[in-house]
Amino acid sequence: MPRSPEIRVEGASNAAIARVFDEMADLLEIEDANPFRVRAYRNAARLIEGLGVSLAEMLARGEDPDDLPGIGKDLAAKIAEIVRTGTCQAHEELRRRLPPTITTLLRVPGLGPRRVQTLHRSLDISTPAQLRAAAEAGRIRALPGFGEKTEAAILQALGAQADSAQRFLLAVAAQYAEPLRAWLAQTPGVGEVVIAGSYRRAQETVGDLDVLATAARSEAVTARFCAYPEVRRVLARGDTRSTVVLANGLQVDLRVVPRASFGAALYYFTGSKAHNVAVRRIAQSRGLKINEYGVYRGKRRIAGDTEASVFATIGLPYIPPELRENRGEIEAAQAGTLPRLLARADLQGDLHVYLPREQSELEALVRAARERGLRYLGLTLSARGGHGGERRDDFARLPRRLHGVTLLKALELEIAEDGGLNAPAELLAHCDFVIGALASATRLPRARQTRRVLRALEHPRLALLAHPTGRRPGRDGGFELDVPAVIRAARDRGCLLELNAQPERLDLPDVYCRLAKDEGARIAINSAAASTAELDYLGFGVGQARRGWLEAGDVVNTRPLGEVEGLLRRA
Ligand code: DGT
Ligand code: CA
Ligand code: CA
Repeated sequence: MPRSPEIRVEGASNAAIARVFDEMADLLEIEDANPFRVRAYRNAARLIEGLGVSLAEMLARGEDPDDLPGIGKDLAAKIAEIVRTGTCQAHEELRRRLPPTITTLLRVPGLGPRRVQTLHRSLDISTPAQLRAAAEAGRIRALPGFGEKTEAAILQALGAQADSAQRFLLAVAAQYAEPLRAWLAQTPGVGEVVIAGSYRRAQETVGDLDVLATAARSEAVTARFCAYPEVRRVLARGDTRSTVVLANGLQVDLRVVPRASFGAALYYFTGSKAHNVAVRRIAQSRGLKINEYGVYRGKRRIAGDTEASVFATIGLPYIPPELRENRGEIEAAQAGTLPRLLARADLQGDLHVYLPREQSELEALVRAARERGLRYLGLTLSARGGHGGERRDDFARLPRRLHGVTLLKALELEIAEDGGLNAPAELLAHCDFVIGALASATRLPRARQTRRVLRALEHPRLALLAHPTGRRPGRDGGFELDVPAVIRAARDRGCLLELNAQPERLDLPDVYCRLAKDEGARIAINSAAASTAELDYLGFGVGQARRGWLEAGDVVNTRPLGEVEGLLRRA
């Protein structure tokens, strides 16, 4: 196989480059950046759209876009980067800083970046569903620069797209679920309050929330539920069952059951439906009936106060919620081979956390990591798109230890289209290990994409393959890629596979976690945090890992530093 990078001139079209600059201008404007910077990108986008010649071809001929009016050195470098990689680092960074959904608001007729900024800052709106909910609640009209007419126009623009089939990212649902749970737990006379359903199973997206509460009498719980300040509409209000829609469009079901039925109800409403059906079939074969109130033999109730008691009636040990998908967990329970699932407390480090720009931010990040039980961090400098060099000194000067945490220097490189890793030598010399990411040319056909990644895995310094499938929950199926082949190659080459815990990634997906485990490949659960708060994403990564049947032994960052360092060297 030839080792030299192929040179292709298929680069980005002028329109694609203009789109990147336009979006950067939008995002910068939402961030309230210097108006001159915003205008520079905006003007460049207009200029490029109207340009008679292809920038990619210009570059291939060795001409410099710098010579064009209105294009300075900085923009010229970004053009070259976009032509080469399909994106640019500055663009990616902007997208990391703002909620991933916010750009969809810019597509709502009548909303420009300034209005989006106002919506985001004043009402924390970052999705069309939140926007619709706020408009319906009459909260938009009072904002500066809006008014009743604008609010009505927004509703009209959104009205057609009213999609009840919308699903919410688990992390988004969690932002609403936890305060609601706390609110209900304050009801006088309430016992347990648990969120069941797909949320409890840590599914990456949830359709609605299923809240289960115990109380001798349901009235007070139901009343408090319907009076929750975030409730936009009450769809149903019954004795044991109510349904509301929250301001962000998330639907919530409430069931209130007597304390004695808690286990049976929790079991029933945790699902999944496929799992419940399979278990009920076993129960039937034993002459038992399972419903949300208990397990019955004839008229006699024989179990139901705990979930374990339900499982016990059909001779099974407790099966953790994340496994309840009827993907073999019942058979494993019968055979006594259920995994001992990994827990968040098992994680001792995080190998992919972005290196902050300021010393004070670094200190805060490291302290926060320490408070979360982490003993080592892979502080990552991204050299994607030829960047990172300007931070060489920061990187080189990182102390080995800070506040009781060992700092490893991770260099993140873009995997080129030919599978090569282009590493600036001065950064490579300073780093402890290399993370490879596939961030550009993400739409290659399957055979080429697979060849690209397999080739990258041969690079002796590539220690960790970031977000291996490119899949985005609820949005994007990911790269056209032979993932099983990549998993096996990673195992053979001693390269770690990342489970990127960013809620909009959760990549590796659960089924591939399980395949990686079965194939003997090693996984690292990383937050890929770009801020201190994002360290908490690790919990979502652990949820996904549990859905993938992973045990502590399958995940490298449950191990002490010494062992991990050995693995990073691809021994
Ligand atoms: P979601 O909301 O689409 O993310 O998924 P789930 O699993 O939360 O589904 P949901 O909210 O429709 O129902 C919650 C649980 O209630 C479900 O996981 C199992 C139980 N359940 C719902 N409908 C049925 C049913 O027809 N049969 C059985 N056995 N269980 C059901
Ligand atoms: Ca649900
Ligand atoms: Ca439901």
